[in-house]
Amino acid sequence: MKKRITVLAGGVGGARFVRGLLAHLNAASTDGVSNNAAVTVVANTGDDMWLNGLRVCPDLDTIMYTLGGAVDEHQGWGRSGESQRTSAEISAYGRGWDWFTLGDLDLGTHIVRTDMLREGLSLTQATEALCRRWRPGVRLLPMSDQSVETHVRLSQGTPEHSAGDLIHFEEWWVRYRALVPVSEFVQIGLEKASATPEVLEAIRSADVILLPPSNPVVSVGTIMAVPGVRDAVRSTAAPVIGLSPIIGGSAVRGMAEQCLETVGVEATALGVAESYGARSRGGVLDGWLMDVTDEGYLPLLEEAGLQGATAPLWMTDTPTTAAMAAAALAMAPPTSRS
Ligand code: FO1
Repeated sequence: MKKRITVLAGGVGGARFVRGLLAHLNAASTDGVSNNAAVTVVANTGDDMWLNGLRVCPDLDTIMYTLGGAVDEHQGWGRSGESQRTSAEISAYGRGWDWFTLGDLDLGTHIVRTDMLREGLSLTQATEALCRRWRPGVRLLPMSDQSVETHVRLSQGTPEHSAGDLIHFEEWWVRYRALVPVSEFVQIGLEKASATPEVLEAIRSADVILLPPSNPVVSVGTIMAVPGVRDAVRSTAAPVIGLSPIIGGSAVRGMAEQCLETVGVEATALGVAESYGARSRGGVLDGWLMDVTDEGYLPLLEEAGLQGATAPLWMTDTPTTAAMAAAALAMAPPTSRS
């Protein structure tokens, strides 16, 4: 029976982690291709937007390109060998976001996805179709087929916006580099959205669930906020193992500290673990893997009802990330099924 692993992931950090997970599983198998494990990735779609009439899904595409071998390694997102001729034309017309570049190759993905959505396919179906080309080696699922877009409420004005304005997360993240203080995150559409049946089944039937070192607020947090997901995670028979996105008080990637500060969570490996909470105490976690520099928190994790362990968590290269994935899987006690 294949070991079923379900990962709830955001963009760059999540994609890199899954690449390491697959490397570990492939190395662990005899013929180089993991025929003893099946990985499903549930991706955050809170960063999605309509731009130039196209549906853009940053985290789905980052995971698809990274695992499909087409990502721009230096950026961590977008396509390698990219060009920007079309986006320059769009900017020349004064349309769109000139601070958010849609490359020519990347536009091909958004055009094909939007074409499928307009034909009536769901985002789940469109994603499956796109993955038939990229063959990422995992089943890639959007967290919901309904639109749930993360917006931020500015607590300080900018030359373009006033304090109190709600702007799209990507404008805050890319245009303002998360340097403008915000008072809250608002997931627009959340109350009307629901997790897809595929997502709920992937959580229910998993042998292990992994929370990679993605942004715990706007990536994993957004996935958990989709109606149905948190309850499914809390009630699955699979052990839930998380990896800290914070090492020694600083984020592995991106500007997670600003997000944690906004929601009042201490930007430490312990603070994030406590914000997820132990499943035995109403939370969603069973185990928490921290970087070796944070081993001082191990006794406090125990007090919080969590099984703790440490491993090097800087995703510097694939072998390191593969070792992280192996350490996380090693924390998961075998379920009755596996
Ligand atoms: N990030 C940037 O910093 N600048 C960009 O111009 C940019 C464009 C872009 C276009 C498509 C896409 O899928 C992602 C893009 N990103 C860009 C990255 C994006 O902000 C992040 O991948 C996620 O939103 C956070 O994980």
